[in-house]
Amino acid sequence: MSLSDKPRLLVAIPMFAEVLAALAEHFEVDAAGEHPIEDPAELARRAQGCSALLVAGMPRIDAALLDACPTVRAVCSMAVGYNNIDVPACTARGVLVSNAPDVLTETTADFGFALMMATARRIAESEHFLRAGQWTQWRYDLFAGSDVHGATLGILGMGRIGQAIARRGHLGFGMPVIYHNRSRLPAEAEAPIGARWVSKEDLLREADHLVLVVPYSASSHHAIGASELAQMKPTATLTNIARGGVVDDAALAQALRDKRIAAAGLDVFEGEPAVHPDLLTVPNVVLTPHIASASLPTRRAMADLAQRNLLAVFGIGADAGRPPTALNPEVLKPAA
Ligand code: 8YV
Repeated sequence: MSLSDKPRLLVAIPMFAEVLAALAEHFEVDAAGEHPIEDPAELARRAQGCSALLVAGMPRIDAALLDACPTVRAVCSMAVGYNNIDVPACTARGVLVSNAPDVLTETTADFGFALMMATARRIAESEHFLRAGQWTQWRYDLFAGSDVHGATLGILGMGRIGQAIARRGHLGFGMPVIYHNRSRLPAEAEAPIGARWVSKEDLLREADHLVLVVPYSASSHHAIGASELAQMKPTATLTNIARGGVVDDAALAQALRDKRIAAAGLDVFEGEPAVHPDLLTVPNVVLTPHIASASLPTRRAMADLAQRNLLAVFGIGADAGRPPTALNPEVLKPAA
């Protein structure tokens, strides 16, 4: 039995202390602390009797959890990607789901561009070499990579983050930009970022630096596997800031080992935080722990947006009754 009249909220991920303090004014908060609650049994136990869950790109929120915790009315995420949440299952049970778009677009695009540049210019590989005390002489080809300026930038997925990366490449680095997406942008959106829609085959064949920003779904699972990697230029780089599972990591490790492409930059992994062991042993890959949105101001903005949505669902604050970035706002509409 609850000791207060406030609705119970499970914050299933590590969270800013200030945000937890603000939430505690309106909710009886159970906070994950240092570690996200990922184990389904523990999640179901901790979510018992809760009215809302605050999550990110994890943990998994599925029908089984919702059925085990029928008091849950809202699942608010501080991530833009929501492939960990079964939205139709939530909608069917009248559970509001929100994500956190827009606030992370520019930060994530900065990181995608940085990871692509680090990959092309072999920054991580050369730093390891230097730290290992192996730098004893100059050579004309010492960690010679490929140019970014003027090279063809390929983008798979052309949502907000893809467009922000295209803008950087086009305006800052004079890159011809090609992209593939299910839906083509209107001409007035393509022109200022110099972007040209191409087929997926042409994207793979023509890109010097291919950046993946497509949301993860059944249709984007292993969008890049052995046969796609085989179509890329041997000098090309591949950067994945989308989701693990968009790339077949085992096939990528093999392609990198065989130098079928020059290098890769990966911020996301199948089964993360585990990383395919073969990726850890190939030198021509830059590996980062899913930090593309991780500037402190942006992470705070993401948390604040999740909080706004949460308060709105419970009728609190300026957005009362209208969570600003709801994915299924129809669940809040009164029945006709
Ligand atoms: C999160 C992300 O850090 O927003 C997203 O979709 O991938 C990142 O910004 C990640 O989801 C945390 O789980």
